[in-house]
Amino acid sequence: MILQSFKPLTFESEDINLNNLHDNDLKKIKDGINNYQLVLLKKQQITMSQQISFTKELGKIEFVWEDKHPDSDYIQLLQNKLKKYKPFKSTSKHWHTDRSFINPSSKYTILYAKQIEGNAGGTEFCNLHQAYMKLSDEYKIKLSSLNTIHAFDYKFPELMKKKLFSEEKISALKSKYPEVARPLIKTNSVSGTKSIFLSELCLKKIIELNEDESSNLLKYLYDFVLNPEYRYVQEWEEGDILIWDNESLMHRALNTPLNIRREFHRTTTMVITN
Ligand SMILES: O=C(O)CCC(=O)C(=O)O
Ligand SMILES: [Fe+2]
Repeated sequence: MILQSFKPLTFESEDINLNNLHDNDLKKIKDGINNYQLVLLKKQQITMSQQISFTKELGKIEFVWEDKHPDSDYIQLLQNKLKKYKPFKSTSKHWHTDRSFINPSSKYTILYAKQIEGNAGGTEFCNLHQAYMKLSDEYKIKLSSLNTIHAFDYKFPELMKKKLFSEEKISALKSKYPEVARPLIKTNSVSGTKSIFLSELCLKKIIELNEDESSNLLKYLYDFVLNPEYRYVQEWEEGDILIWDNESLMHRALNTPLNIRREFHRTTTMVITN
């Protein structure tokens, strides 16, 4: 199979309009996520309840754990103008997959650029599935015997401390979110494809290796997956809806300018395994 360079499967609003979604459209979106890991819908204009219904069509919707929209427990509000400083934002600047430190982790993230004035910055993606496919057979086998620890208690506490979160709050979150073990090579719960499941924000170590071996192998793997061939930058335009598969991609927020309005609505579904 020849892998194309990484970019989202894109639908214009004439092709798919979430205000008037046909059964076949949903199939196109689901097939698109399975085959491309990233689907972009252009020039959409939807209400919060439409976003929630659409998310429920894709899977089991998650409750928001931070920056909740005042009118919904399912919608996360990402905004940056004339708002009080958003302390958690800095965590998104590190390569991550959503909620990998919690079980179940997030499956699909649906991010809707509801309002943008000016250049809203970008979100960068790295295709961990395409990178896996380029490993040698020998390496695929070797890596598939390894497991990893994903933890809140890795980068989060240090980043939160910088933003003046109290020790009490941080230690409460540490107890709330104990470490979770995950295979290094993840089998996608829907498509069955495999990915090198990494996260600079949450992946603390490889269980079977000593500290040096673990950090050396992780360094090698980050260099390997962060090859430009597997990367894509989403330059946001108002009305964009991006749907990504956290089991196959990692992502990070690029420099989001603080002086322009950028209001995004975000929903997620959870990974369901049998
Ligand atoms: O703000 C961004 O560009 C991305 C934030 C993020 O990591 C997310 O929505 O999961
Ligand atoms: Fe994220």
